[in-house]
Amino acid sequence: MDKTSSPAVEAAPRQFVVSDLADELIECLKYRVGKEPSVATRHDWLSAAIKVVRDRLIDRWIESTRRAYENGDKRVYYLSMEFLIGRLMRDAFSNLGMMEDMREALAAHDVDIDLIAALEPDAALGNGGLGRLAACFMESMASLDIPAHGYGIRYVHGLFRQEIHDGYQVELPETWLDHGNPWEFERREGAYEIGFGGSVRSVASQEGRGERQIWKPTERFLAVPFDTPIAGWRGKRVNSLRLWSAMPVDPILLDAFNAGDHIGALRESNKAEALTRVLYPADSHPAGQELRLRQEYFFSAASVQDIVRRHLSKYPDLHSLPDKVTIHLNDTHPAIAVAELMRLLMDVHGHGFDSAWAIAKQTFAYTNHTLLPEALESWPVPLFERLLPRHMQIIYAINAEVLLEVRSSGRFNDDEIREISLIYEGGERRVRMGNLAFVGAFSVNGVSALHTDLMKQTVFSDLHKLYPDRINNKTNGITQRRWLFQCNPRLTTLIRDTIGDRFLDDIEALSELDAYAEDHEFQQQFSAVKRANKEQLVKVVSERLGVRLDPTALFDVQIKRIHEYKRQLLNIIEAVSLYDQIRSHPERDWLPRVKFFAGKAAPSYHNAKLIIKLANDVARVINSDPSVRGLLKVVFIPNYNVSTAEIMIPAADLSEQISTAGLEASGTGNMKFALNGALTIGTLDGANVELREHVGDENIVIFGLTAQEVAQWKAQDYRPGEIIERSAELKQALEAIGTGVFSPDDPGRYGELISGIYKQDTFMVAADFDAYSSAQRHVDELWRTPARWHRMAIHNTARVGWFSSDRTIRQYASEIWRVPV
Ligand code: 26W
Repeated sequence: MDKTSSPAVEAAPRQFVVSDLADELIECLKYRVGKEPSVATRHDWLSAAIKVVRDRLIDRWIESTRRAYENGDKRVYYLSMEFLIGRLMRDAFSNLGMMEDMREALAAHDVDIDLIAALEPDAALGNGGLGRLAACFMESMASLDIPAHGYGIRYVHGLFRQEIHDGYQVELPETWLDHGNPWEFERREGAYEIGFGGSVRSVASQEGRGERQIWKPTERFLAVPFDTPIAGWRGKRVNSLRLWSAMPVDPILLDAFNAGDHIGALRESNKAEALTRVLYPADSHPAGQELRLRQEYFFSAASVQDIVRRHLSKYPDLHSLPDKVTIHLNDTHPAIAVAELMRLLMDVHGHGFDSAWAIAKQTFAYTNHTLLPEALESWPVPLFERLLPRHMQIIYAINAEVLLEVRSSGRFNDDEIREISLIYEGGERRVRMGNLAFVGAFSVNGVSALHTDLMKQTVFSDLHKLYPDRINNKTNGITQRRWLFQCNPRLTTLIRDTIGDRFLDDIEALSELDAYAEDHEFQQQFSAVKRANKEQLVKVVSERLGVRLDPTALFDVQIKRIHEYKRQLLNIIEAVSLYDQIRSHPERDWLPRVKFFAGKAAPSYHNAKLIIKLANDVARVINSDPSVRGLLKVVFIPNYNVSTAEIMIPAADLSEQISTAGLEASGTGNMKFALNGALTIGTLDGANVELREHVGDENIVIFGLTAQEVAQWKAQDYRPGEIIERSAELKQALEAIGTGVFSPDDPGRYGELISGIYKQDTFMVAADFDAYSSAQRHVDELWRTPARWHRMAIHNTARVGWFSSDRTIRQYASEIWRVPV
């Protein structure tokens, strides 16, 4: 989606001579893109603009790397299967303070910076929260001058593009590399070999100390690094995001080629290419496929080899690794790195098991991002053994070590020991990646206070009893550079004009806005900003969907992955119920509201996809019913991504954070909305709990069961059918949906979805419905008094500076990584 507004903030005083920049653009266009201005396309200009800013980063990049090397600074390596970056150009311009200069330099050639910025494809190398958090962290680590490297996979196809056909989600391949990627540097010389399969042989070790294992893989690939510079605020430091791409060791099998098998000769090439071609599009159900495990090992092994090589380029051996390095595991996806480091220590660098284990345990830290049982990764032992025979041996050895310690402590019964084991034994034997990460790490953190408590009580309760100091909390955060300064220039300008510039470097200074919450003039300005942002969204919706919206209506927004636990269904049912009420009580003074939805469903997640169809069906019926008199509209915006979020969040009045309590680990959308002056309607789940503490109970609308109550209800005999019988509104809405009021072409379409609520209602939609519906009517009342609403919204913006990822990263740095900030 396009953005056409000028930036509000520059990271530094203007430092470039515009005419020099303009000349440089031409040089670059000519000699690096290979085009004359007269024939250059917009994409060519985009490429040239990116290359010019990239050049500006390089000196700082080299300098940042050299400084870390010479000082022997401890480094952080952030291993993540996903980096959901979005666009990078504005980030770089704005962090380097050259946005305005660039705008003018491009304008000198009749090129509109906003038009070319909109052509930059989103780097969508992630599914949702976990990937976006990794991107915010990369930016904050650079801003806080922490020597950090991100490691991940250079997927050729990021998260699929979503189209809505006849209300249904259709997945299309995403091709972000189509026009090349001007940001990246390919470094063929830095490639590593990665093996799979084969067998393990014992040989007498040269040191004469017992045996050494040698793994002879049957398949080999090259992992080639592609580096992207990540600039911190005010260009303080530039860190690298290193993404690995698979290539064949032998691009052509000469024997096959010479024998005339020209297609077979390319076999290796195709196999390699397949390895890093696509991002798995599921964010809750492990794919369970061999290719996924291969991807995990491929990037973890390449990263660990790279880390070890860098360490040994300065230090004599690996004993000092834990002093100089922390390898951070973003969820369990890279947990195999623990076994890979052990393998390198023992099989390549001659350490015995004890020495290797002592080093590994002090080197890794692990963040858990979900407690959903179906999202906890485990791999069948036979698959593991076939692909990674040496790692399987190492995992058994680690397991033996841990279980021995457990038994000898005498504090655990057999059930508890079974829970601690790295190997699940009930039924098909599986390797539990969470347990591997837990025992292999010196720190295990959750992502909100509630989630961390639940981790201790549930999935990791026995491991927590064994290592009671290991679990700690680091509540998530978001980078204000992207999620306020860049996406909401109007609000940023207003804040600067009101409290000055201190908040640009210290976001908690936003609290000075609290003093203006009751100020009539400031309220007017604040609401004018919101209004302008809403008009921008109205325009986008009209262009893209042909739906006309009223910018004075309350904009109620739920945007995130579509998942049953996130309860978009609760929101849709409430829309249906509101629709009924508006029609049956036309005499009441309803205030216009637009309910926005956006989000992707995993392609194999049947119910999530059906919920998308339902949102679209409900939208069609409500939006075209004249008796609603425009008081309610429902809009589903296709292809939700980072760039769409950047347009929708600044335009939101109400943020929907309504997951079943206990199931959302943290949420980060909640923080982005509050920072941009939306009120939250939410459950006491994830970081909402802390959001309430920061903004104040009176500035947030909380409803529904607590995590504890959810657990109690489930433990008892939860009967959703009885609750539905007692709630006339809910019953009517469910019946309407279930009997085909919104799907006359196929009345049975939602029969099972609705009967699921009557029967088990796994996500407690029925139990929370009445509370949610009353909370929404309370929101209506608040909206009725603009001065009160503005005051609450201003308090939200003023009080959520704490949710900056700078704060989160400072906590990681001092409490986990032990690097200076
Ligand atoms: C193996 C399949 C799979 C893939 C991804 C399982 C689970 C995941 C992620 C852990 C899902 C995820 O993105 N979790 C989200 O992480 C955010 C950052 O910590 C939190 O804010 C969200 O609450 C959590 O759902």
